[in-house]
Amino acid sequence: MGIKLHYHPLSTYSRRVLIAFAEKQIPHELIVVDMAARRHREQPYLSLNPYGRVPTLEEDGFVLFESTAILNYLEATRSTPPLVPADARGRALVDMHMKLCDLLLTRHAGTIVFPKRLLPKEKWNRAQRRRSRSTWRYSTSILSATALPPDN
Ligand SMILES: N[C@@H](CCC(=O)N[C@@H](CS)C(=O)NCC(=O)O)C(=O)O
Repeated sequence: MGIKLHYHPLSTYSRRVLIAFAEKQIPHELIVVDMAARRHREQPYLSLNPYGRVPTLEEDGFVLFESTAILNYLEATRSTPPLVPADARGRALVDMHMKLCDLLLTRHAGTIVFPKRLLPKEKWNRAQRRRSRSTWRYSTSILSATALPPDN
């Protein structure tokens, strides 16, 4: 049956998984969830992912959501080429960065990017975008300062 990914092209969480597919050359079928039409918040999608978010992966009846869980699953089931270091410390640093990106960055990325792509300028919340930009700069400076060493 193979892998299916329910996703949206603008979703950064979905893109993480697409990058893993490309790097590992994993054959897959893509199913676009029409988020503009709110299909992610309706049946039948909700019976696949009750949180109503993308991406969701399906393989032979196994259903998985949360992009980092999906990436870990792909790494565990298709280990070549590896996308994370083999040693415990290297892996722990990857986990730390993924967690920090999820907690600190992605919401602000949405605040900055989505209005620009989807809304006319007069509807942008400029104060909110300014706050997000400043949090983004602060967080990325910390993330760069704690970047993985090149041999990892
Ligand atoms: N923690 C989730 C976040 C997924 C997520 O928030 N996806 C966004 C698109 S980038 C979404 O589906 N938003 C729709 C909504 O929350 O209504 C993951 O890592 O997969």
